[in-house]
Amino acid sequence: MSKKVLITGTLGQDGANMAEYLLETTDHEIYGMVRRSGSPNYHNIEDFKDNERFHLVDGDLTDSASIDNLVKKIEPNYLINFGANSFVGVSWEMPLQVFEANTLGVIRCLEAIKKFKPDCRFYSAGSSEEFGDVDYSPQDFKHPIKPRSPYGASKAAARHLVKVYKESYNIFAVHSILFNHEGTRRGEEFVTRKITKKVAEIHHKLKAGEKFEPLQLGNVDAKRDWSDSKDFMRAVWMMLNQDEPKDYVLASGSTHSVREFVQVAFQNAGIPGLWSGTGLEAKYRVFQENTILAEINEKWYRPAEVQILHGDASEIKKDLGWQPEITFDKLVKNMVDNDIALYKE
Ligand code: GDR
Repeated sequence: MSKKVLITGTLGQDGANMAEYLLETTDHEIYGMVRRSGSPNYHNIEDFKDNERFHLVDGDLTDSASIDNLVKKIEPNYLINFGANSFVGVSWEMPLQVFEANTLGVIRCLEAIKKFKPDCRFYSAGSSEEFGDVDYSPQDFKHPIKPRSPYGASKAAARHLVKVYKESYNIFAVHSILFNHEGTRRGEEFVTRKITKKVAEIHHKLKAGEKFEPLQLGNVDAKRDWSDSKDFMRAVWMMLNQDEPKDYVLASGSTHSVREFVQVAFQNAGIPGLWSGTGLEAKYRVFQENTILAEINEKWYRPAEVQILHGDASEIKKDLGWQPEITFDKLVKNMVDNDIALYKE
């Protein structure tokens, strides 16, 4: 039977991937919430925004009335919350706004469900940033909560709230821990897309014999567990359709440094290179040439850094049979190919 799914953060990578996945694999009606401040960018939903089962609706996680109204009017069977201020780096500059959207936003969703549609299933996107300065690797769901950024703290608080509402009001609510997940719809402020966009530009400029500015990065020794967002969307849907709500970790199980990501990305664009130096002196040059492709700019360092994230997703594999399909190499290749094709002067 066709159901109704309300998704927040529809214009972001995960919201768009989730909406597309559900349009392709179910006959459900999908309501994509959009915050209509400024001029929203519809690029991520171009491929499916005219589908007759897809409806854009106005709402804002920082406005309780708008969430209440949507839940009252739509009466969704599922509310999938991907709306957030998701950039760790800016969370030191606007910690209150981050809590408004990421933490109070979750309370607003849960309150609306409690008041107007108590059988609506709720998904909250947690983050490996909740683990912060990690005690052990790989991290599983039992890892202590030790955030290193206002962003990580906002997601950790949301995790506790989901548990409280689940236990107090018997709401079907899950908060899973998502390790880094990327793809062709990734925002340009995140390191992977920043790299692949610049690689595409350098690829075109080298071919045309034009000059270019090197890619500028912060801490290239940070290690992350990168997956493809599309693999995670399948898992989120599995979690929402379990018999009982249980939280899981989603991760690829392997970890790579930013340096390595840079190397694989340039290789995929046919530009072999080599890293030299450490800290602020680190440079990435064209192999056996002096041309600098990437260098360090202090501006991109964070006040506190999570040095390594490495997730253990064995529990969801065992319980729900989830398996990621897109490897790290394939992810980087897809992103580089996409940005090379999209590149415009
Ligand atoms: P992250 O993602 O903070 O892990 O959070 P991001 O891509 O921003 O950073 C990854 C690592 O790269 C280092 N880095 C840089 N990062 C950015 N953005 N720009 C740079 O120039 C740069 N140079 C080095 C960072 O210091 C960091 O170590 C992502 C987000 O999607 C969160 O919302 C999500 O919860 C977590 O992943 C899991």
